[in-house]
Amino acid sequence: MFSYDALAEGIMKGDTNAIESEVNKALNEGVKARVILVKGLIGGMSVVGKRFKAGEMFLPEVLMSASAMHKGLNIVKPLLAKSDQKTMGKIVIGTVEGDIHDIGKKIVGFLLEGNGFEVIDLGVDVKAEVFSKAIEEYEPDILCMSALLTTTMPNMEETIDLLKRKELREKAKVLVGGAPVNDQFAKSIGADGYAPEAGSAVEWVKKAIARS
Ligand code: B1M
Repeated sequence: MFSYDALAEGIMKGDTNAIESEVNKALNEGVKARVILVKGLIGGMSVVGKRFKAGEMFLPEVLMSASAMHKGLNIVKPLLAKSDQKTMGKIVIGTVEGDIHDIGKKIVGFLLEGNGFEVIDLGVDVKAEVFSKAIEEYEPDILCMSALLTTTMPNMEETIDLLKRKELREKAKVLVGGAPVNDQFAKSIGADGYAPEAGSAVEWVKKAIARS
């Protein structure tokens, strides 16, 4: 039988086979993809974060956990994205320059897709110039930026400043997020909003689009 403990253990050990088997078991037992994602996969990854911080896990092990996480994400993604709604709006998303953390950003993107939004994911280590070109090319309703490092958070402000200089700032609303980001920081850099986790990012985007 599927268990959340086994799923979390698979993430911690970076055991991709165990993740594949546990996620499939959960799906066969009727557990919803979103519940597997939030309770199982994100739950396991948060334990990895705590252990890494406490010096109980090291970078190579964290990398293995990240691969196992991606394995799980790839299985649940098509199920999260099963939405028959028409596109609710267009989103450009990316992790800012200098930052290669992509798990949280992907989850935000997947949940947005699952809620009927068209998502253009620019990937990681995205320069301000690339975000700004994407605004011109795709004309999204919302620009979503993620940062996981205190050292890369300023690149969100750099992007917003570039958008202002290119007179593109009013073309899309800007939402920022990621573990070190908070509401106060978002306001200070001139972003339109901040979301602490993926679910609230989706709610913020829905409200922002409804208002515009
Ligand atoms: Co890195 N890392 N890492 N790491 N890593 C952190 C972020 C860190 C907090 C660990 C620690 O020391 N405690 C620390 C940052 C410290 C700081 O700046 N304050 C850190 C460091 C220092 C580093 C390196 C510098 C380590 C080194 O090389 N010495 C290095 C930097 C590389 C770089 O980016 N240039 C590095 C590397 C890596 C790996 C490559 C090994 C790997 C990333 C693999 C990958 O993403 N493909 C990794 C990982 C996995 C982590 C931790 C352990 C876990 C991150 C994660 O995936 N969490 C992390 C510790 C932690 O966060 N506690 C850590 C799970 C994910 C679901 O959560 O990403 O927070 P999260 O996303 C959430 C919310 O934040 C939010 O929604 C998501 C889902 O609910 N969210 C948004 C995210 N983006 C959003 C955008 C939104 C809205 C919400 O709107 C647009």
